[in-house]
Amino acid sequence: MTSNALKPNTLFIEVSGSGLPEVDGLFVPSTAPAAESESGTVSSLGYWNGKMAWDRADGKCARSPALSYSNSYSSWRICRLDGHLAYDITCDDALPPTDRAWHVYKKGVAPAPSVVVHHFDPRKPLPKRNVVFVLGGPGSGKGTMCSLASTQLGWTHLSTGDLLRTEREAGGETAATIESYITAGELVPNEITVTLLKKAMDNATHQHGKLNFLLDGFPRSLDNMDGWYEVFGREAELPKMLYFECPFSVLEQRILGRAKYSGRSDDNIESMKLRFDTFKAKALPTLDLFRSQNKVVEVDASQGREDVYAVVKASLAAHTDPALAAQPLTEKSEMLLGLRPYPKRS
Ligand code: UP5
Ligand code: MG
Repeated sequence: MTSNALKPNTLFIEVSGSGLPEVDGLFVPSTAPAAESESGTVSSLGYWNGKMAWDRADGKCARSPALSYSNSYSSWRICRLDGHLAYDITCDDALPPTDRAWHVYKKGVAPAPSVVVHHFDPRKPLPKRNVVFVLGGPGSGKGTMCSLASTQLGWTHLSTGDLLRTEREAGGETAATIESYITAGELVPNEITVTLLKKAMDNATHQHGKLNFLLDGFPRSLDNMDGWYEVFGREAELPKMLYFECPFSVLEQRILGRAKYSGRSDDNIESMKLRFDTFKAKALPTLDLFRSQNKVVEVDASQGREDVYAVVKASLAAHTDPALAAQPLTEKSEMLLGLRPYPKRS
């Protein structure tokens, strides 16, 4: 592939928190004309030294591109408004690193900035996202099927239960509240759950370009649904819901099977019963609401995994990339489907 045939440069870079306010800001795909750099590399529009390059969105930088890669110094570099180099990072990464501290150059000021890559212009409203809610009793296979759709079909799997557990482990100010609700098998307050969900969705869209979402274990109550409307708006069309129907005796067996390795504080008979009661009392009314709007795909989740997955795959087909849908099963998918054993734990 020649440099002129490279994919169009469509990423946006946000630089913030530097000790130098004139460096903070949004950087957009560079419009600098094709040129030859000091290392002799001829670059096409939007590229410099064979890697993507960006200008300041406010156009105020004396240098274009203002964020680019130097072959001579093997480093990414960010300029101040006057065009002088302020921050750099020595590496060969294809994009400006977002996970390491940048070096403060002599015309810069500490602390080094944080750098975020956006797939969509953060100044514009986000593109339309496809959201599917996945509901079902504890152990009905929501996590398994959503992992399959993520590994195999490229959908982004967000489990509100997992988001809550991660937040609890991070030990922030809501950690103790989350723990008390989860162990009691009750629902964590809306403002915690929906805020985590929104943050995770926006992050996946802006930073990873994801538009297809499976929300595993949400909404678990009409109250959750109110939280959803408050954050995402009442006008938006109600998402589709996959409902995993499964008798209690099967759920119980699966949860107790999983308890041997899951390490979850709620994978025991007592919590399991409380979770099931909460599910019937709180989640089933949301199911009725979605049924009344013809938004539910009923899935018999007591069937074998391959049969359940076939239904899930078909119901996501309209928004799944056909190339991904056609690819053979990955090893991880085979494990999730029970067709291949998981590697032994050491
Ligand atoms: N398995 C899966 N599918 C199978 C099949 N077809 N045939 C045979 N076996 C199958 O599956 C469970 C087990 O069954 C696994 O071993 C699997 O291999 C096997 P899994 O995919 O893990 O089921 P899942 O439905 O995800 O069960 P989970 O226990 O995660 O469901 P819960 O809804 O109870 O748990 P969640 O993590 O969503 O929530 C936990 C708690 O967080 C809640 O009780 C609540 O306190 C809190 N919470 C909120 O407050 N608000 C929220 O919005 C979300 C959670
Ligand atoms: Mg789960």
